[in-house]
Amino acid sequence: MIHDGKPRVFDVLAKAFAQEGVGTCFALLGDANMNWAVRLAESGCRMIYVRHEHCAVAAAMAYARKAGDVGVATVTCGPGVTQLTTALPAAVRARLPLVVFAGEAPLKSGWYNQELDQGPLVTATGAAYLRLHWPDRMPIAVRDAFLQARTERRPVVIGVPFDLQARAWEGLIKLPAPSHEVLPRTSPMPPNAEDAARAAQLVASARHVVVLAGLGAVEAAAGPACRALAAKTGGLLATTLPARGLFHDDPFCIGISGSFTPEVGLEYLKEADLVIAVGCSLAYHAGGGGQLWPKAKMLQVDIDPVAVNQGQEVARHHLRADARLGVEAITAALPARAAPWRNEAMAARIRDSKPDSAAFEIETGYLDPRDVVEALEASLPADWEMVNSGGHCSWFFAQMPSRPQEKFLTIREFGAIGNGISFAMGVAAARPDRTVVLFDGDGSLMMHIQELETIRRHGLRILIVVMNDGAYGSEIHKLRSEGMREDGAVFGYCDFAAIARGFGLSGRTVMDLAKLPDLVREFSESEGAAVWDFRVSDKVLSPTIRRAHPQPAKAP
Ligand SMILES: Cc1ncc(C[n+]2csc(CCOP(=O)(O)OP(=O)(O)O)c2C)c(N)n1
Ligand SMILES: [Mg+2]
Repeated sequence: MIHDGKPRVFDVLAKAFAQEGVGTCFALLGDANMNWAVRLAESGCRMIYVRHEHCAVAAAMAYARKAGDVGVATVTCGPGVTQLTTALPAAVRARLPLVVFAGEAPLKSGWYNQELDQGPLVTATGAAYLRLHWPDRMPIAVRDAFLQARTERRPVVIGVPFDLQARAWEGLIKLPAPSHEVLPRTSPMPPNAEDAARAAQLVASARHVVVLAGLGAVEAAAGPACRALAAKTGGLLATTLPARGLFHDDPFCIGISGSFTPEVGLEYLKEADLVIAVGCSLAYHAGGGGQLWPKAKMLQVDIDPVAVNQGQEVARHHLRADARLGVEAITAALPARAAPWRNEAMAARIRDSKPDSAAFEIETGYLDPRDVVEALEASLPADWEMVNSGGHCSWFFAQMPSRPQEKFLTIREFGAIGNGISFAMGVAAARPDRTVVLFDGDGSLMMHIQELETIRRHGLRILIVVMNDGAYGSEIHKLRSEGMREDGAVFGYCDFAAIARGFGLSGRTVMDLAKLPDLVREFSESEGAAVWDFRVSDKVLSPTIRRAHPQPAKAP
């Protein structure tokens, strides 16, 4: 049918995507998207063909975050779409703009085995679902899907019945101006002068100030302004987990605020009497559910300030403004401070303290995850892109204070494991000239291990570092604390190096951290991807687990 030389609806749909400037698309083909995908590839778009639809959307999420653009993925109808029900809510919560081209079952058939009411499934995740059933309007509808993804910062799934896609296109092909051309141009929002003066008064009256930056501060390039404000208040700096590293070289940055706060940071946060949250939504975990700074008043500087978030009252004082302009206005209106909180002794403590100093008895032959992270911090090149995943091990991996924010990515607002490998692929696609290092747990990596094949086939430059405790660490520590059997969470140490070799990658089992510099050299001189399997003890508990799930005392 498609040999008659006439353009098809899928040709026009692919042109509409190309018109949007789509340079990378993560894809898994089926009847309902393959013709469209072939045409998009022919337009020059780089296609990354993954092995599970979840991974297509998860990779597009990391791509969107790193490229600062809309992430694009494609899946077939029915079972292709049902595979997305973990990735889509994760993208919604992380406010990532995505457009997913999904097929729909044919309209002409009375019965089709892959038929499914896709709209309710997709909208239940918080993503938008657009049915495109009128060919003439499709080019504009595609453009509007990109506009919606950009302005609402969430995934938009486009469903097009594949018999409609195969129809001949009648008439001229006219494409609308792309979304980035018609998007309203907005300048950073300055604060209202009276509000800024009131905020400055509040800051002037506080003694122990912490300036806490979130991803909004990163996006607004408010880092230097935050440092200047913290310096003028004589206070300290901190970031949320996703924004970690924004102040990596500032001696008065206590690191992450939230579940991953290092030991010294916890102490100083307790003393804070004002936290200035900049470009930060004050999600539940950022303040440990309000426990981290029991004495502090909260001032939120944000374009979209809130009183309540994720079930808690988070701030009584607000300055509605672009993060940088708001912070600069406060600093400008602030009188010089006579007695700063910060001093050289604090800087020395922050610099010289271990993130966690607790002692554990561990079996001989196994590594302490904290030593693994310290050794990695010391030996991995500074320009590698880091991806942090989930699970118990992510606490340790987040403690690399010398690494800057622009080299870091984590997306974990939905709390799902299994995404690390996809996020690493998304970062590798967005930064093709860089090496990407993924820090993952054995359980999480195993969940989508098939993507090692995608990584090899596409020649993605990714090093996967597995913190292998032979278990679902989060679960065993919780079960142990409750005195319950742990069988369902313990799997034994599987051989990731052999698995990697089976997929055609290089693989190493690491039992001796002194070998790391050699391993780094070997990897840097080689091509392609590798998996390093660090055998760690399951006896080392992160401070977060110790706080939330105290372990029973040992029998005498
Ligand atoms: C999709 C999904 N399934 C299950 C869980 C529950 N869960 C949270 S952490 C975790 C264990 C992860 O194990 P691993 O990746 O080995 O990291 P570890 O905790 O051992 O460091 C599990 C199963 C989850 N968060 N997401
Ligand atoms: Mg594990």
